[in-house]
Amino acid sequence: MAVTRTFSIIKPDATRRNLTGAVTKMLEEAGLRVVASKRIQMTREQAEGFYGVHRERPFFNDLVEFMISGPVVVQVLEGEDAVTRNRDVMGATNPANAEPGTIRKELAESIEANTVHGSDSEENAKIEIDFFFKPEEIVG
Ligand code: RTP
Ligand code: MG
Repeated sequence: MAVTRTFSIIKPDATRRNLTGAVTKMLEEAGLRVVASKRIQMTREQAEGFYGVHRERPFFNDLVEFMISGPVVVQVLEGEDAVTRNRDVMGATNPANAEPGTIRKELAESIEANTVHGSDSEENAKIEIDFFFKPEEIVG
């Protein structure tokens, strides 16, 4: 399996509870390497752009409000089959349905305040990495 990259966000519920280290530890223990990381306050425009595919979904406005409710940590993760590996350690979108040992089962508060985002395909990973990072900010 090839070494690839994915994009991750540690969401505001996690930064609020001082869990950025706990989340990163779980990502690293899953075999992912943090090759770029920065703590940012997302603007409304950034959040709406980032979640543009969900614009017509009923939860879109709440999701945008949540994502700008506090700082987030955006990261590029590298590892073998990084997209799938990250989705596996994140667990199901709704923490009630997530497997024990996953980030969302162990740490998430609700389907909205679910602690992490992770790209759902390599194609989207590239788009999402480019949305937040310049090439020189990523050091593999
Ligand atoms: P993510 O994109 O954040 O990694 O999560 P995901 O693929 O598991 O979930 P997705 O369907 O892409 O939804 C994006 C985010 O929207 C929020 N959401 N809220 N209230 C709801 O019914 C609802 N459904 C989704 C979650 O924060 C989810 O992570
Ligand atoms: Mg998604």
